Amino acid sequence: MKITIVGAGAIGSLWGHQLNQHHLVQMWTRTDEPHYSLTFKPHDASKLSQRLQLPANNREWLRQSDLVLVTVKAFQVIDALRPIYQDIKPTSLVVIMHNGMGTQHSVTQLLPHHTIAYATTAQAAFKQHDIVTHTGIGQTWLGLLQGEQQQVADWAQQFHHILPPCHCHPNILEPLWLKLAINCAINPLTAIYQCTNGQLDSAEHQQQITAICHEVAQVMSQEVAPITTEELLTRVNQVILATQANYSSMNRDVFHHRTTEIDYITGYLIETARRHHIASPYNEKLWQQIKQLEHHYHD
Ligand code: KPL
Repeated sequence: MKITIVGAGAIGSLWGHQLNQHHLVQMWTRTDEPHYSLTFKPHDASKLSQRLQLPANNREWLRQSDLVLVTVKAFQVIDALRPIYQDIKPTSLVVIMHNGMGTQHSVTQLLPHHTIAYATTAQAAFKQHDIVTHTGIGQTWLGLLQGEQQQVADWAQQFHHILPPCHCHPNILEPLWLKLAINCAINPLTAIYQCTNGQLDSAEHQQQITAICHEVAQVMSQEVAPITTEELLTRVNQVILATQANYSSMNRDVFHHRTTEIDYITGYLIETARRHHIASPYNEKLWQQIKQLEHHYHD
């Protein structure tokens, strides 16, 4: 099968490397370069690094692609799709994979006749210059947003084959919301305090996380599926433990003075809370704090 991966960050490169072992993969990048080179370091450190060159930015390849996997950040999705959507073949599956929520409406408006799936992954990768390291293994969920279910199920199987575990979820909004909830609890705090995920284990931070989870659980229960504060807290603390040495993506964005995904994480939560008339003062405060940090370095 022919595949185009839009976005050559850590996650795009990880999926590019894996899918390229069984399919024909090209990367779509921000440049016009006809090739994209990377060194891939596998998760199993005893395995050798691989140098890889993939084709890139070839419009004919895009027109022939059976899968278009979009791995850019939420706030870049529409800008990345606008110059290319007319060249995505009508039978191609479009998979959108990013942290946070809030792009679904714009994506289905841009591509009303395509089969569209959303994905969330706990696979972790880190990219520095052209070196991509596979740093963590975790569940990927793929689920239909619009179009043909079978197409999504078939690709979920392919994904499972090349980078397990990956499964098809009958209601992708559930895993997307769970990931959003975890990001609401971990990302802003680790960005504000510039700490690792594991440092959120302290009594002071656990109090803050409980307050966040209390608001998020109410919103999730109204919007997608019932969940208690305690259940959510348990899930968040499992992720904190499993990723204790890591810096969250928002921590890194603030550290490197980049735009964060706050509008698509905490911002989306606040918007949904308002729609359900649920108060979310704790999350609103965190949203404001991250916005202030961004303003400091963007001005
Ligand atoms: O998804 C993450 C992120 O950093 O964005 C978590 C789960 C918090 C892991 O660091």
